[in-house]
Amino acid sequence: MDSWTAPDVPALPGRGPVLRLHDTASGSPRPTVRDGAERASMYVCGITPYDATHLGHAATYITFDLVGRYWRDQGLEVDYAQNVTDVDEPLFERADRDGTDWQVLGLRETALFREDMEALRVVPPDHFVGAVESIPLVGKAVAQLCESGHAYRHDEGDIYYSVGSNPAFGSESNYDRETMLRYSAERGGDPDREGKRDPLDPILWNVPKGGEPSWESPVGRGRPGWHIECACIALEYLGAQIDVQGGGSDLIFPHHEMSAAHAESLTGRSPFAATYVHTGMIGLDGEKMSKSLGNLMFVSKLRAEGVDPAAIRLALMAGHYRADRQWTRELLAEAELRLGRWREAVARETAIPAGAMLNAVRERLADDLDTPGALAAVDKWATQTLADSGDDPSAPALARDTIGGMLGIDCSR
Ligand code: 5CA
Ligand code: ZN
Repeated sequence: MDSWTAPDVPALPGRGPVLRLHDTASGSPRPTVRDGAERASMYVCGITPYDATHLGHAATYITFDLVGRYWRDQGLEVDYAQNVTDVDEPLFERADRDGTDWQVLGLRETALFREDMEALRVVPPDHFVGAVESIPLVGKAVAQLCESGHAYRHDEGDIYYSVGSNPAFGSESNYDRETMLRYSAERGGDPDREGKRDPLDPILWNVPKGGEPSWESPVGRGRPGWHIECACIALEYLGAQIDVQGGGSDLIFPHHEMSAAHAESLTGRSPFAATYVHTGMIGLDGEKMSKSLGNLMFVSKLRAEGVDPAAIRLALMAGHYRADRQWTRELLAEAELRLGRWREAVARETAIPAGAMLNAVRERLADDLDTPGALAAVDKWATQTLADSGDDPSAPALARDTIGGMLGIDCSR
């Protein structure tokens, strides 16, 4: 599907160290690209478009935007795919409640997501792919998994993936079985359904029920399960093994464990991703921001209030991406002040030299995206410039390009 317009990303002199990110599977930081690689690939789990983009979604996409920006700054060719889960139960339920069509709802919320991402200066993915348009891929993949013995048909017609058929199953999350069972029940699985080989087995293909939409496929009429959608899109657009698989920490299990397992069973290659990267949860009023709790703050609502999207972005980058953290009005107010100081410094005719700041920003980002450290480096430059002016006429432009290119914050106005 159409993505959104890319922001300007200025080229910068020199190059920083290799980007290292914390890998969920090994529990430690890892270089995100191999020595000598010219290309880096990333798959990030996209929205389920039944409501507007909230600040938790925004924080997650800004995090992976920083990864893509860093890789490009390294001279790498970036191949980035993101899905849109535009067919799933939440869409049917919301559309029913509001008396609209689930497809109209999905299109409307996806359009709003594009606007929000553009306002936040998120570089669009190279492949922005809907679940509905991927149904032919899923149908073929499910048939292949059935033939190779990785999948089986339930008595009532639905098709399940057999977790026991993949020896690598469990190595992404490393959770014990009890934790897996709990998360499976909480996050869309059906561990209590009778007739499965293993309670953890996830659904690959749903046979039509009630008035739900369904499509023809090599395994009969139905609609795809959730995890197989992401596995198929990643394999189709990025290849058998990718550098980074990303999303929020709510997707560690079952979603990423299962999509990795599906991909591995389809390709015979393991691991699916070299590094599994997960963002912390943004909360509001002391709880994780989530549609089910209803404690949401939408990007579009703040924009409509006249809040500068650059301040929203800066507020979300003020904490480390892996930390669960709370959104507050104070956080936004601090970001607005900080943005004002940065813009004032960048608007000077001359400033203190900005090369050390560029090096420090790169070095901090390369260390598991230490955005608080990177922001502190810009603060230091801006504070010194505002205090002593500095006499380097090329420094304001280099600072503007560093802040705009590496951090995605527009200081030119
Ligand atoms: N469509 C699926 C992924 S295939 C999905 O999880 N959609 S979502 O709309 O619920 O979430 C979109 C992305 O935002 C996911 O990567 C999810 O992990 C992340 N996310 C959801 N809530 C939060 C939150 N409160 N804080 C940070 N990230 C979040
Ligand atoms: Zn996904």
